Amino acid sequence: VTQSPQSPTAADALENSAFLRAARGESVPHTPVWFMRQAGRSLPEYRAIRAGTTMLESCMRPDLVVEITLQPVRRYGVDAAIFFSDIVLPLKAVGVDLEIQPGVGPVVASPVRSLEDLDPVRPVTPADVTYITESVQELVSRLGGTPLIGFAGAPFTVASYLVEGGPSKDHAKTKALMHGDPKLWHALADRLADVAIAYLSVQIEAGASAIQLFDSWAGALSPRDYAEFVQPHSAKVFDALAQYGVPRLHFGVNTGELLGLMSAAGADVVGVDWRVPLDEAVRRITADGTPAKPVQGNLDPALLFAGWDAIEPEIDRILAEGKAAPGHIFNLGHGVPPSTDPEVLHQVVRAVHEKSKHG
Ligand code: 1CP
Repeated sequence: VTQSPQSPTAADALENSAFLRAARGESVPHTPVWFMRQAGRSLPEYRAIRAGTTMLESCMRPDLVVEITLQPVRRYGVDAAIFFSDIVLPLKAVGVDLEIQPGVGPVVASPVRSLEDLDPVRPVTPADVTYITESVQELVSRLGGTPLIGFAGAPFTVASYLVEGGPSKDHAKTKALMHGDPKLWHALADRLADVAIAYLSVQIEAGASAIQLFDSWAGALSPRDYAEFVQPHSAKVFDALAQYGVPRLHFGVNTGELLGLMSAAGADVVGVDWRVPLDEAVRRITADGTPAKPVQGNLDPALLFAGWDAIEPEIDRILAEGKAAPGHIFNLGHGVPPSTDPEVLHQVVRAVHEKSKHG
């Protein structure tokens, strides 16, 4: 369905979409569902269109960004699209020397070790990323009543790539810098907050209906370290975006001990991985006396390989536990694994919609 962004029908449908209603804690016709990393290698049509183009080149080509973003919407009938890009794209766009290596992830040529290394790390201006504005505008027009989620990496998770030089399991260098040179750490994280604010603002101003701040690796930190070294910088991002009035989602893996702190950073919707049941997540978010807020999650991606007889009762359980929150957006507890059978994801979407109807 192609409608102009100005069309009153599309604007109404968007405003009343199950995703945005759930994100605002309003009643919904069915529980909305989308999948983190729903675009990508699990889809044959993605592998075909990406052939011969690097990941970062693809992110800078509106024709590819639009098509790849739409592929999972078309195939699965998910309730939201997520913009096809990467958390390191805004750094690449201002000239930071990095690449995304196939099968590895982001690799940074000169890891951050000193204050001078921060010089190239600056926020994008709209002129740096005209292809982002163009892609978002085209998507909003093509998506009609389906919301587009913009996203960025949170300061800690992006800092981890800049300090480690690439993917890391223990984030040891990042923690060493944080504790060993707190002045440099806070300068880096503050700079990355500005990077996220600028990148998200471009996406929202071009028409994104919601944003998700990915702090994927924050779960590596103790609550004490998170509160001191990370929360103020993520809070800066959320505060700066409040003016736009779009729902702000926040997610990290293994963040069971951090859910209250991540919520308090300023999230409107708290993403939960599979380790903490959603009703328990609500208890943790409200433990400091703040009112409950919508949650997103949290099917274990590993179960996508377990067969329908194992998946279906998990969907029932998650939908039941999600009722503890004023809004529930169904998702996986992390991204779609590349070897996932797309038919299983389609089945999950149909089941979530069917089972949650009228209630
Ligand atoms: O060639 C390829 O297909 C490379 C694989 C790939 C893809 C499809 C990468 C490299 N990034 C992406 C796109 C992407 N990245 C999206 C849009 C797709 C969608 O969701 O439908 C999003 C939201 C991201 C965000 C992202 N990139 C995160 C946060 C989300 C998460 O999964 O936790 C992180 C941590 C990254 C870094 C990154 N980029 C790529 C990889 C393989 C990684 C992870 C590397 C690691 O394990 O550290």
